[in-house]
Amino acid sequence: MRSPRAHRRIAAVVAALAVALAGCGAEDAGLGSGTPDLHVSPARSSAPVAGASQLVLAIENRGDGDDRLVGADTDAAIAVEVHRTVVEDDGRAVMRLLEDIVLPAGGTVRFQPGGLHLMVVVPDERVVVGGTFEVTLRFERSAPITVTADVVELLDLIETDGEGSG
Ligand SMILES: [Cu+2]
Repeated sequence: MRSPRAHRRIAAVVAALAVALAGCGAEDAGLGSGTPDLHVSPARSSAPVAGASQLVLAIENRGDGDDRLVGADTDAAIAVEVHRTVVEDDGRAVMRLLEDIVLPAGGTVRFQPGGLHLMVVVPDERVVVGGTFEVTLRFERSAPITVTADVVELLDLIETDGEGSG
C-alpha cells in the first residue's frame, strides 16, 4: 500500500515548506561589501488565471556588491509574492513562497513561469489584457524601484520568454 510512503512524502513537503518559510530573514549572514547597482528589465504580467497573475521581469546587478529582493507590492492587487516552482519526486509541481532572494553582484535574476517567479495575488480590474499597473520592488540595500507592467495573455508571456524563442 502506498499510504505510509505518502505520509512520509507529505511530511517531507511540510518540512521543506517550514524550512523555506523559517529560513527567511535568518540568513542575514551579510551581503558583503561593495555597492549593488540594480537595473530592472521591462515588466510584463499575465491576465489573471484562477485569481493570480504571473509577473515576468529580470533584475540585473551591475554593481560589485550583492543585494537582496525583500518584497514587492502593488496597489492593483492584494499582494505580490516571490515563489519558486519545484517538482516533487512524484512529478507534482508545487510552489514555495520565498521571503527574499539574493541578487548577486554581476548577475541577473529572472522571474518567469515555471521556476522562480513573481505572483500577483488577486489582481484588480487594471490587470486585464492591454492594461498596465505599477509594481514596486523593495531591496535590502538599494532604494525601491517601481516598474510598469504591461498585461498580456498568459500564453504570450510563456511563449515569448521560453528558451530559444527569440
Ligand atoms: Cu506562484
